[in-house]
Amino acid sequence: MAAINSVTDLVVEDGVAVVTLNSPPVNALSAAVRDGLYEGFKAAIADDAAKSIVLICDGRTFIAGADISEFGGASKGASLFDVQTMMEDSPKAVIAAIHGTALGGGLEVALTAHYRVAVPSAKVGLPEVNLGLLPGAGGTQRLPRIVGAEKALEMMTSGSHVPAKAANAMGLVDELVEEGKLREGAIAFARKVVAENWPLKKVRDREVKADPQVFADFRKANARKFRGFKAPESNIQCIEAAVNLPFEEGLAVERKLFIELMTGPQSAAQRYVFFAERAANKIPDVGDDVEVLPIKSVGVIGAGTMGGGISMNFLNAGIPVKIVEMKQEALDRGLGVIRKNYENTAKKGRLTQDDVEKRMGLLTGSLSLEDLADCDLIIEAVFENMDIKKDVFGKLDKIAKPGAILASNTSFLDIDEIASATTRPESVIGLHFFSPANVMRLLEIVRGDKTSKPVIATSMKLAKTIGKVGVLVGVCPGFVGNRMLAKRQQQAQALVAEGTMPWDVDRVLYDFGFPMGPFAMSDLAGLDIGWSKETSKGETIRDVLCEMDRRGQKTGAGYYDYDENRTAKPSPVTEKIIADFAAKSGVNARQADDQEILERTVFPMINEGAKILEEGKAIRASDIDTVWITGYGWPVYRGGPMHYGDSVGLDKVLAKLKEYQNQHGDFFKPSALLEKLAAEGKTFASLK
Ligand code: 3H9
Repeated sequence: MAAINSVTDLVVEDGVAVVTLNSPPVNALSAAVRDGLYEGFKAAIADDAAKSIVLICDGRTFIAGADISEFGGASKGASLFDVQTMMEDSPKAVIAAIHGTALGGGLEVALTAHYRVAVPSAKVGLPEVNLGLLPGAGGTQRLPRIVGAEKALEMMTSGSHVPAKAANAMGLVDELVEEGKLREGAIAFARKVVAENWPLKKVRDREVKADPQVFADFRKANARKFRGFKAPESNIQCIEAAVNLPFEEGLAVERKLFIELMTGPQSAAQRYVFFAERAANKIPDVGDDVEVLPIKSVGVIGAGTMGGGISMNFLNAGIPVKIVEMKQEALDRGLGVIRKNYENTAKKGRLTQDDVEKRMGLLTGSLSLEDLADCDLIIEAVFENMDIKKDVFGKLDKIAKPGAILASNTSFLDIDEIASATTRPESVIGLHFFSPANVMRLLEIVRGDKTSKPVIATSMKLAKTIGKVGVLVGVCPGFVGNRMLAKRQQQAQALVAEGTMPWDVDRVLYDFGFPMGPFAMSDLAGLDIGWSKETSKGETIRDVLCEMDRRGQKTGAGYYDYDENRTAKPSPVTEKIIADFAAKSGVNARQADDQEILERTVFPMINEGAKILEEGKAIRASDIDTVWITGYGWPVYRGGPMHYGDSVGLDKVLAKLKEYQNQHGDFFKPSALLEKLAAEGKTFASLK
């Protein structure tokens, strides 16, 4: 075996040159990998003993794409196009042998091979859209030429990872080889290609046709999903180019649009988010050497919406759950809802009936906390009241086996106080799920003063096991997410109290990229959550609305009026209430403009994020962004509040906060950290 460079080997076996890449963790196309491929193929082509060439990777995967960490830097070494030309123009058949994932630039390399083989567990895809990009190495032109325009549209705008069997059916993979025998299978395939004199197939020479209506329909059907994002439309335009233009001209369109995306703010934000999610896993004082406790059974207290959703996560991961309620009726209702949720998923074809039964088979209900004695993890999801929570934890302390993790799903209460009700605060942690708990990706993991390192390490690992993004935060009211949300809500209310219409606040935040504005959200949830008729004194606009029985969508009116299809319309009634309110409180009613609405709702969040960092309640700014992206619908193409602050410029954020502080008081008082960073011309991202 000859080493080509630090990451590439070449060996000729049975007349087949095998070029092997080994560049952990994911064989991304770094400068060294591109150089190794270029030189490896060159040497294989020049070697008379080799009649064909196999490209294979060591480690857990085939090439997972371009090296994202190199983006934006000066390009070094062979270009990806040099490598692809060398492969495609090779006079000897080139076969890509795929295991793990062939993604992005990785699949684009494989598409310049003459043939592709894969093990059944492999997956292929062009996920660039999720980084705000499009495949920039010919993938937009080659993929449709194999799978057709419609499938290419689906694959490239979703970034989905297609399993090898489906890829084989689409013609993306020519042959499946036995699991665990990729190397032997690929070599045998290469020998067959030579022995049977198969042609050197170039994907670029194929043609793809599609009716223009296909594109129009696709755009229409996905308009909501793509709202605000630039990359999906650019991907679509490239596929149109593949259909309408010769290959080289299509490539030129791809190049132009790729560069536009790559140098734009959306892709910068989405690449930042990719690394932010992974950084959240790294806890400075909890290293890989910290013991991870086995979690083989979970207890959940409370079978309401939250407890049920939490339970489903573990059932989906194959972990048995015992769910405890106080009354048989509530328990039956809770178990029934879980079954109904699974049945609905099965109806949509996303689960088999067998899967439903398997999951339900892992679930047991009980009316007694004592039944949780053998659980490795117990999560409490009862009413948000400190006395009740302390009572539950006091009881659990006597029931749970030694070493069991005792978790609270509280969304704002003090975990240390809850832990004080036990004799084992080191076992207590916050596991804050977001509703719907079986869907939302965020898990805020709240570290108490005394929470032990193994309990933290286990919780972080568990988040991954159940498909969530775990973010470790400290104890403070509302933790990271709800603490910052409160600032936004407060200003949304203040703007309306000063005379701005709720639908204008909603429109500005919706256009910014949130799925829904705060008032539309209140109407959906019900304005009367936390409101009571007996104590209401008409002191807020919400009080007045509720007193008029405008309690949101469920009563046909709230901040908005609703028609029979639940379509929201600005309400003259609400408008009058707002005007009356302003008059009563002596405010000169005025409508804030869009810029003011955005700044007053979003900048205080950035400021609060800075305070959270100052107080050490989040490890890094990117963790705060991950909370907001995965738990609160912050638009991913704006990278989270802290990244957004950095991109606006912290000096500008600071200046505006000071301006609003002068007008509206100390709610807007800038944090010391923000003052410091702005003075030094630095960003939150610089605080590594
Ligand atoms: C592209 O190809 C553009 C071309 O079209 C244009 C060319 C001109 N680069 O996720 P994991 C790191 S765009 C650099 O935890 P898993 C990752 O940060 C690219 N680093 O593992 C992490 O590092 P650390 C298109 C990368 O097993 C470590 O690898 N491709 C890259 O859960 C392990 O990652 C994609 O978008 C990369 N491309 O999942 C694929 N990928 O340990 C992106 C990973 O220090 N990658 N790292 O935190 C993935 O989807 C997943 O990583 C993968 C493995 C499924 C591969």
